[in-house]
Amino acid sequence: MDESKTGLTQAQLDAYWMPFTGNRQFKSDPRMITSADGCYYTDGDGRKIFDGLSGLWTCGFGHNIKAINQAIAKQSETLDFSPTFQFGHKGAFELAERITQFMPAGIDRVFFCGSGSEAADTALKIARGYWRAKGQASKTRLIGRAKGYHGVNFGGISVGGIGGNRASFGEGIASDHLRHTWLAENAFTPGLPDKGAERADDLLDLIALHDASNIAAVIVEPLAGSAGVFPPPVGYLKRLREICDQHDILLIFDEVITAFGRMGANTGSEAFGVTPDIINVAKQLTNGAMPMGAVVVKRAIYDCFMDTKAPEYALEVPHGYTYSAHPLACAAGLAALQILEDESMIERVQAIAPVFEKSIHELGNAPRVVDIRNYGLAGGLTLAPYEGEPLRRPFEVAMSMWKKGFYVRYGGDTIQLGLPFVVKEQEVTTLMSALGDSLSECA
Ligand code: PXG
Ligand code: PLP
Repeated sequence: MDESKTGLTQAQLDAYWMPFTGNRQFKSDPRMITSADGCYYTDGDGRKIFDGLSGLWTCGFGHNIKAINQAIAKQSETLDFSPTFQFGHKGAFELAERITQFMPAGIDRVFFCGSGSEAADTALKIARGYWRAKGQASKTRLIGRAKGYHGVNFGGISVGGIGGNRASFGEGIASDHLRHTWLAENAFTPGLPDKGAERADDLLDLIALHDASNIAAVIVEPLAGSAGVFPPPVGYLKRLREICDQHDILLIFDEVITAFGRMGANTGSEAFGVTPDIINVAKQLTNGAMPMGAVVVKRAIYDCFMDTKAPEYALEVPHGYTYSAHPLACAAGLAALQILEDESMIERVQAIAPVFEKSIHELGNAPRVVDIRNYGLAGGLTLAPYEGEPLRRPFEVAMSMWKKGFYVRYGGDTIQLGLPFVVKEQEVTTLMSALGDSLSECA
């Protein structure tokens, strides 16, 4: 390895076990990021790289946002850390209330954690604890969906529906899966696909199998992100909501990617007009500047935990993380939500989304593209596989894009785009034109 290129010794390069990375490939040809500003990174060679995924769906406002950085710096001078078990700091309460202003009415009690994965496991535990607190302790089974992503902890991979993320880890939590919502006849549909609402009726089959008296909750992403951007079929989420209501099953929306603007709305719930019982958020909550997640629940769920005969000093729920409501993350969250509002970020997404939609669908004739999907500022392309190697082509396309100065996400047989909310029209078209070239090169 050329140390001058990475600035690392071989020992340093070897010591770091990188997450969700082909470590051997990376370490043979490192792609180093040294700084970022606005919609661009600078890499180890000093090149400017356009950020086509807003970090990891985190940095919709772009990078190095002064007001967020300053809020973190200021907080670090007064309270760097505070225990949040049995003691409180002001920022946690302020941010909790602030978050509720972006949530659907009635979803207004906030449990903090450190990431989307922690949010998933927290929500699943709250769902089970809720039914137990209500005296319906048999309601424990959890239902996810094929192609779902709910992070990497044991609860999350159990309800998760991306096979590769589970294959290595053995038994998880008892759970079942609805079928995914992708249908061949919807290929290349801009926005929400028309067909597939009836796939929500898969839940009826699982109710017939287990009985609703044994089912705690259904968890879905309103728009499935990580699997390759799958917007919900028209009517699908509404149907899920109806079935959950009829059978007393909690509905959890994992909005780790969809909350706080990416859908051109405060939440996916608002964008798609369906209100769940629990909403998980992370990522855009701090614009990625500090790790933070949160589980936002209907007031009735919180009240049910509080309605206990146990002594007042007793814990209502034995759950929480050392870093739940970390003061620096709270400061970052408050600053980020202020910017979301003050700089009309949601309106900006609404304004640029049609440009994005038109532009991404112009790739429909590019070689090996078998589907294109989009909503808000999220987009996914499915690529025809090499014989026996479904993961290779997206990897090659992403590497070709990196060489051209664009960072895009590849995962499974898809390429994913999550453009910054502040992207300019010309940057959208330049990116798509480069992607068209890369697709041709990798055909
Ligand atoms: N739920 C959803 C819906 C997510 O998208 C998580 C939970 C887990 O969050 P943490 O913070 O534990 O990673 C996520 C995260 C991608 C990509 O490129 C997506 C995620 C993470 C990294 C990459 O699609 N989603
Ligand atoms: N493992 C050990 C040994 C711990 O002491 C703790 C926290 O005190 C944890 C795990 C959990 O860490 P966290 O709260 O950051 O999830």
